[in-house]
This record gives sequence, structure tokens and C-alpha cells, in this order.
Amino acid sequence: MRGNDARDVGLSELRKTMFVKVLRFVLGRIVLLLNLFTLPRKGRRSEDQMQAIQSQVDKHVLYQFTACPFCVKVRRQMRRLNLAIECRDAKNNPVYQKELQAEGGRLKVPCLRIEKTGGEVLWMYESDDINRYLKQVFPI
Ligand SMILES: N[C@@H](CCC(=O)N[C@@H](CS)C(=O)NCC(=O)O)C(=O)O
Repeated sequence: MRGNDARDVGLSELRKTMFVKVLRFVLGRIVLLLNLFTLPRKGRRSEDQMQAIQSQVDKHVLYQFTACPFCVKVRRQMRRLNLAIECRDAKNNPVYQKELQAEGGRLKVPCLRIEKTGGEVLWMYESDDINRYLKQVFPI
């Protein structure tokens, strides 16, 4: 391939990458906006109920990206069930990113870190599985 051809291919690849990045960014903002305008009602729990589940809730951490639609889906479920589970930004925080990759096994979100009684840790991927699990463990 001649020098100019190689440069053209490089430029076209760069344009494609930029286009995908911009598209992802725009779609992500649309997802966040839609979520904001259609927020589900926060589930009702009494103070006593909140206190009763708090220690159990504290054993959970959600690794997520802010604008990922699957993460939005899980955060909506947390809101429906009124669960103040800690959310860790695995996109912008390199420490959380490394934790997820090294301990969970994949850099994929959403992922729920569950600390079981006895200290065993489970890393649950797949938004549907996470939502089903939360509903089962913290019914409202
Ligand atoms: N089926 C999965 C899809 C999750 C997914 O595709 N997450 C994207 C971010 S929006 C991701 O982490 N991609 C990185 C990868 O798959 O390695 C779910 O429902 O949780």
C-alpha cells in the first residue's frame, strides 16, 4: 500500500471511531433524559423496615456506567425497591474498573457484588438476573 493510501485508511478508521464515540455519547444522554422523565415511583418502606434491611443492603455494591441503559434498568429497580445500594462508576474510576475486572472476571456492567454471610463474594452480571435477585431478596 502506498503512503497516501495507508494515511487515508488511517483517517477513515479514525473518523469511524469518532463517529461511534459521538453516537454512543448522544444515545447515552438520551437514555439518561428518558430515565429522568419517566422515573419509577420510589418504593415505600417504613423507617423500621429500612433499618431492618440496611445491614443486608450494605453487603451489595453495583459496578456500573452512568449512561449504560442496562445499568439504568438496574438503578430503576433499586429505586422501585427503595434500596440505597452503593454505585461504583467503573468507567471513570480506574480503581473500581480494576476491581471489577480482576475480582469479577470481566469489565462488563452492570455487575452486582454480593457479600454473602461467611464472607464469600459473588459477582452477578446481567441486568435481568440482578433485577430478579433484588426483587427476591428485598421484596416490597
Ligand atoms: N446483557 C447484558 C448487557 C450489558 C452490556 O452490554 N453492558 C455494556 C455497557 S452498556 C458493557 O459492559 N460492555 C462491555 C463488554 O461487553 O465487554 C445485561 O443485560 O446486563
